[in-house]
Amino acid sequence: ARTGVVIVGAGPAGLVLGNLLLDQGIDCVILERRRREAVEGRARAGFLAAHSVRVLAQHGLDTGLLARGRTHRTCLFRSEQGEFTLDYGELGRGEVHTVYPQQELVRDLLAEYLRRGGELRFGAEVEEVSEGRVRSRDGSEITGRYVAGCDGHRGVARATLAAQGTRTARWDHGVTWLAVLAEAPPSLAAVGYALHARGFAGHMARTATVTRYYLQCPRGTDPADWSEDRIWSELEMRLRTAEFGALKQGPVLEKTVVDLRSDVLDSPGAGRLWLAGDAAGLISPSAAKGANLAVLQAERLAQALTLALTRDDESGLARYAADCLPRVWRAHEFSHWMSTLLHGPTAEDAEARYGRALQYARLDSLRTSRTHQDFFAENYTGI
Ligand code: RFL
Repeated sequence: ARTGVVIVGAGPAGLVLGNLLLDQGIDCVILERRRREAVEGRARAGFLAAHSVRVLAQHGLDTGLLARGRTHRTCLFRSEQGEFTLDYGELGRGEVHTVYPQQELVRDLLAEYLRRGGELRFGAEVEEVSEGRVRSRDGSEITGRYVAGCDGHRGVARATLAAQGTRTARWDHGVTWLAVLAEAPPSLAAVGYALHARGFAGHMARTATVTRYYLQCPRGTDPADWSEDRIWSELEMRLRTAEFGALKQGPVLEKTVVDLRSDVLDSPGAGRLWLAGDAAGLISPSAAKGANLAVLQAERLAQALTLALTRDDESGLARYAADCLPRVWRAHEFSHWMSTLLHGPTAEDAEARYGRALQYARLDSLRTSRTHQDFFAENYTGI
């Protein structure tokens, strides 16, 4: 018998989609190329928007999040002009973030999917998708009425659509981050963004004992060149701890290099293949939107696929792009704005001086204008 939906990829997008489809009694199979421990151990995102939390709650997927997630409502900016804090929970729509590490969310979603009777095959690397037929590396094949490509931005699903002529809009922010995960308690009560002549530095809480830090670094940087000492001294300098107090240091658990790039597929699917999450578009991590867009798209795709499979009505699928793209583009616009706020040009010529002056004018506007702060808060927490 043909499966209702074959889902490729067990990241946030694939697992939310799988759970929502099971809720509607639709049979699905998830194929994931990696082993379970690898999927459950990959630390990436941490900031969930209010919309994501609502979706998870509506479908009974928020038990871990309620027990261990923490509410975050403030962020602060540091620069040579000092420090200011925005209590964004009191601004804009009054929405807040829930900080909950992505790997814990993935673990919860996975356990719930299996508990609800879902089928998931680990170590199943998909090589080809065509007309509902999905072929894995070991030669096995499975056919679904629909295939959901939730296999991330380097996946087979997007390559398949691209080969069929779907175009991509793409932007390279020209910036690279060293993303550091430290076994150290957060040093600030808020998310911290530091603008510095040496480059941006960021501080984001993850749990009571783990903190994520970001350091802007040159493109092509080898993480091996960043010793723990170098990481901490650079963070101390850029976060201006001589002025504002030392960081709580601890062993570095992980350091990876992320080039800030964004892209959006013109159309996230056609026929029997539909995409959600990073597969449908990659967003630079500057405003922490990626996992949240994945949840949004999985929710919308689940609705459209349910209509198609239970009522033989493909109008939801026809509307899927129009349903998601305006919100996806709003997230990209804000993320791009955030990137221009956090990263100034580093050269010393007249153009670079102009660019840096604009960066500080932007920061000053955010510090002093209530209207700008409301706009920031609405977009920072919104999806
Ligand atoms: P994922 O998480 O990449 O999952 C895709 C899954 O598909 C599997 N796969 C395949 N399986 C079978 N066959 C194949 N051929 C396959 N190819 C791939 C992969 O093994 C994997 O399990 O995509 P998904 O589900 O779309 O989720 C997207 C999010 O993971 C991503 O957008 C976020 O992590 C982005 N992001 C953040 N987003 C937020 O909303 N808030 C944050 O605070 C935040 N911080 C971040 C981030 C991303 C980061 N990096 C590493 C770019 C911080 C960082 C450092």
